[in-house]
Amino acid sequence: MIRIVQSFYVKSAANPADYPASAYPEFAFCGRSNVGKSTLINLLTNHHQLAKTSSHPGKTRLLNFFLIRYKDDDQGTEGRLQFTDLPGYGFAEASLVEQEKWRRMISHYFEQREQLRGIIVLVDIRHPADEKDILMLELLRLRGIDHCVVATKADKIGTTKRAKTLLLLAKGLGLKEEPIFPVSALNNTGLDALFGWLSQRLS
Ligand SMILES: Nc1nc2c(ncn2[C@@H]2O[C@H](COP(=O)(O)OP(=O)(O)OP(=O)(O)O)[C@@H](O)[C@H]2O)c(=O)[nH]1
Ligand SMILES: [Mg+2]
Repeated sequence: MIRIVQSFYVKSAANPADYPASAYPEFAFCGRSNVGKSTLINLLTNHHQLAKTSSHPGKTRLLNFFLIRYKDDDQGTEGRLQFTDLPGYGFAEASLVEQEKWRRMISHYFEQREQLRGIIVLVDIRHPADEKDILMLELLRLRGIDHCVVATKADKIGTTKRAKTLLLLAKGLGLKEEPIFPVSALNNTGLDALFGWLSQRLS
């Protein structure tokens, strides 16, 4: 399994022409605004100020690219990959013009980012399956883009209820083959399964 040894912010961009030119394998994080995308990137990289987090939804309005150096101790290898923090969807104040801008930004990214290896779709463990997340998952299946789901803020649900909540959420989201991993940034739990998923897509 990989572990991250170093991470850097590279740049923010809206248009494909401005994406970083590097060809390292890339994974992107998407989900509703405020679900915890930036927090998860910081947690995975163990770099608490890498991606800017906020309690105000809609903080990230561009694609933010991060370069990551990792080691795989089992395989004795090391390498580089990239994480992309995608702008969140579904915040209340977004105008129609902004929503259309978002839609174009995301579809260009999915169409044109050749080194894209997978998408991590984040959902809040406390909320029932959301229409916008269901649409995103359908889009990924349609485009044949590999993906998994991370249920964030797992600390907000008691441990006895967690398994049942996840099962209901998976059903509501219409998950088929896709795994769903509960993660808590507060307690630093659930990362191993996600690191395992990433590792499988790098070898
Ligand atoms: N309790 C708890 N809070 C969390 C967890 N993950 C994120 N949060 C909080 O949720 C809020 C939003 O987190 P962000 O990481 O900024 O969310 P985001 O998805 O990047 O939001 P946008 O950039 O607006 O799309 C912050 O106040 C975080 O501290 C978690 O696992 N547990
Ligand atoms: Mg963010």
